[in-house]
Amino acid sequence: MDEIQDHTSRFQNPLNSEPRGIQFLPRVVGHIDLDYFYAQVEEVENPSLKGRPVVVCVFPGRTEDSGVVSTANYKAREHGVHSGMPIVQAKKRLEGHDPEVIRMDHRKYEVISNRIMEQLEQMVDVLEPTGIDEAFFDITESTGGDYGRARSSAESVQAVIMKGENLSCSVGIGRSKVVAKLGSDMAKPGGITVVSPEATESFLAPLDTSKLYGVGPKTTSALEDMGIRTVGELAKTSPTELERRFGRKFGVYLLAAATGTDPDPVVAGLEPTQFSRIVTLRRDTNDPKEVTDQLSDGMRYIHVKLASSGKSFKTVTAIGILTDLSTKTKSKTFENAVSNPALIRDTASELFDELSRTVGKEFRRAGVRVSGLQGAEDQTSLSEFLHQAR
Ligand code: DCP
Ligand code: CA
Ligand code: CA
Repeated sequence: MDEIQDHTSRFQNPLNSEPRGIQFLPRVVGHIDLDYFYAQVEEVENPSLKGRPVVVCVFPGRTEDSGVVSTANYKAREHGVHSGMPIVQAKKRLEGHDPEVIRMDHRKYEVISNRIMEQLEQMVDVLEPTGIDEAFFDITESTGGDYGRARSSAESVQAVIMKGENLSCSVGIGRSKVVAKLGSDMAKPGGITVVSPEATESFLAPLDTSKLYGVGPKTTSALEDMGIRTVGELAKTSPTELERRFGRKFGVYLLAAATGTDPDPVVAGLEPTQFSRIVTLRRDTNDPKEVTDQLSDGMRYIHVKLASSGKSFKTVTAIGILTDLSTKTKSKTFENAVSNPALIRDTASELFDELSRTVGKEFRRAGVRVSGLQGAEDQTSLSEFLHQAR
């Protein structure tokens, strides 16, 4: 879906064409980055390291000291240790501070990273992993373009990673990738920066141009030569001047980045393994009909996700979060993958019937998940399915 970059008016059509019955919501883009990732993983594994300088190293050479620092925890950074520094130098800086030097274990970090990405993928509309410890995400649809709800989503993301892996991360929310990335950088460690569309200009203006994604030392000094030091100054520069100096493509990018209007969409990078939606019920209830009624938008959303990705599913799960905040689930798995939306609804309602009879408490929140996803090519037709099921 096209989305507007200038969000002063909520439902403005950017093309000035006839309304097509589509709401143009303010775009909500996020960036998440885990804090001092490798070193934090080591701390979680060995809590006695907390409070001490921790340095994770790559040892490419024969001797221990020939390697470089992969990353360091913040305690070690206080002494000037950073990624890429020779180990010898790091050790010198940490002398007398009881440092722990650990060999990098890439496989271990990768397994954790994969688990986190899979969880994140369930919580956002689109997830685009961009490195072992970071990803862009889009939550325009699920928040309805509301930046207050976007903040809650960012909080949930942090809570889920903390609960699942004991790891802290930083999150930035804004109307473009550049703004979101700046936000997560500035929130480090463990924070959230939400830059609403209205606040974007004043957020960007005072920053050094070097803070912009894609602006390295070479570009920074070229900009300085043109008398441009801040993002605000860059935003006011004429496009022709920038294009003359940096070429058309990069010139256009620089101006867009400086105004928080870089249009690059968040592109899904993972094959989804499941789709789910959870809602908070209007009131606590034990009535399965009431629950499934309130989940009908969520189930429609799941169906749209299935249809647009060409996936069918084998399993439907009803998720109930009870008034004591415990979670109860009940699933049904079909022999063959199916994709009919009515099957999601009927199965969910069957499962909530059973759940409500067995749990003995009221539901506060409820959700539906479809999993066991398969590509369209492995799909059994509905008639085949009905034939087998009856
Ligand atoms: N990394 C590396 N060598 C580098 C930079 C990074 O091996 N020159 C690895 C170790 C990091 C991980 O990649 O833990 C993620 O890199 P980040 O740049 O996100 O840095 P950190 O997560 O370590 O710290 P921060 O809290 O600043 O994000
Ligand atoms: Ca990081
Ligand atoms: Ca990173």
